[in-house]
Amino acid sequence: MTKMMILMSFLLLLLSPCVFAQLSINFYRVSCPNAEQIVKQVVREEFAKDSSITAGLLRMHFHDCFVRGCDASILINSTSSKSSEKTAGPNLTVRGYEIIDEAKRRLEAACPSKVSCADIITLATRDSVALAGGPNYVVPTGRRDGLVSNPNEVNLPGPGQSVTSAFQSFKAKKMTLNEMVVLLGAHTVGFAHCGFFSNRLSNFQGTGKPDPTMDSALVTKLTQDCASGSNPKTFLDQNTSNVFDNEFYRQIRLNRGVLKIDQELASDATSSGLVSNLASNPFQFSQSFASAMVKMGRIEVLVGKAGEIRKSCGAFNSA
Ligand code: HEM
Ligand SMILES: *[C@@H]1O[C@H](CO)[C@@H](O)[C@H](O)[C@H]1NC(C)=O
Ligand SMILES: *[C@@H]1O[C@H](CO)[C@@H](O)[C@H](O)[C@H]1NC(C)=O
Ligand SMILES: CC(=O)N[C@H]1CO[C@H](CO)[C@@H](O)[C@@H]1O
Repeated sequence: MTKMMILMSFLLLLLSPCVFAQLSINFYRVSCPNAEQIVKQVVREEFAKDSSITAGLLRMHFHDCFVRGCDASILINSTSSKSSEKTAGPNLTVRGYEIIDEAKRRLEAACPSKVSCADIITLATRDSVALAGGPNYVVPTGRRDGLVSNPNEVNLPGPGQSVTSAFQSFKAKKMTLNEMVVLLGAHTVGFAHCGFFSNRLSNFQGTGKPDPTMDSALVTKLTQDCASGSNPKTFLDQNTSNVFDNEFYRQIRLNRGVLKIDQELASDATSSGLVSNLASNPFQFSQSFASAMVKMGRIEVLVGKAGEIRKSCGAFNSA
């Protein structure tokens, strides 16, 4: 009898993710024990070919979570009859889709219809951050994939917004101002295309001059970067561009932020104190970034029986 009860509670514990319908650490330990390893292996292989995938995945995760929650709605391809989130303006340059597709292909081979695309984005992002030199954090899983992807719902903050105004978008997702400042530290890796900041380089707000808050050597450098190629871009962190470190905060304190919002973090009264702490304390940045990512990964998630587990991340199962 007691043995039976112990067995029963053990079974309940195993099944608890389904019973309580919430995210949990290692959600796939029974349904797909190697899930996290499989994702990690794909990310390792891709990172070895191109270490800038960390930036692509981080931005994908952010855009996914801020539109309808972390439900992989960003991955849905448009069809001839229906356009998806991918076709909305800010999506434009989101990258890394093929990494998610490859992980999905291997996961479907190992354990069909078990691991959600939303969890693949979350895990792949976590793994790529660690490979780039950032924290290696534990992140709960159990997300389900959404059934809607609508370009009209894409309402992300823009790079020309003030800190206060951008914070409204984060507040709406129950994220704090400090968490926003910490998450923007993701701009320690990756690129910005010139269209997102070229208004700062000349005739800023009709003054006939560059943005006075940008270091003049940087104005010259970015003007050069933006004069070459067909779709010019430059690094968001102009010093340690591919390394996930706290150098971003040091750069903006030197007036070397590329995006206006990044630069404003260093001067706005609500964020400058934290920026100064993060600039001098890499460990604090690492720790705070990990917790803010875990929290972002919980935004409006679908769990239990909601949504579905897509067979292919670019299409709804019903398609
Ligand atoms: C106020 C909030 C934010 C604004 C206005 C913003 C804006 C931008 C813009 C305009 C770009 C350049 C995109 C391009 O030219 O391709 C960019 C890139 C990027 N953003 Fe943000 N961002 C914000 C928050 C975040 C957050 C929360 C994360 C992740 C935690 C993030 C991660 C990235 C990364 C890694 C890149 C580089 C992408 C690449 O190299 O492909 N951003 N962001
Ligand atoms: C670049 O980053 C390194 C490491 O944080 C720092 O020592 C150096 O002063 C930085 N250089 C510039 C030009 O900001
Ligand atoms: C979605 O589109 C991408 C590229 O446009 C393609 O590689 C992928 O196979 C598509 N996925 C589906 C499920 O149609
Ligand atoms: C990958 C993708 O679908 N990109 C689209 C992003 O949005 C722009 C502008 O709406 C489209 O032109 C792109 O095709």
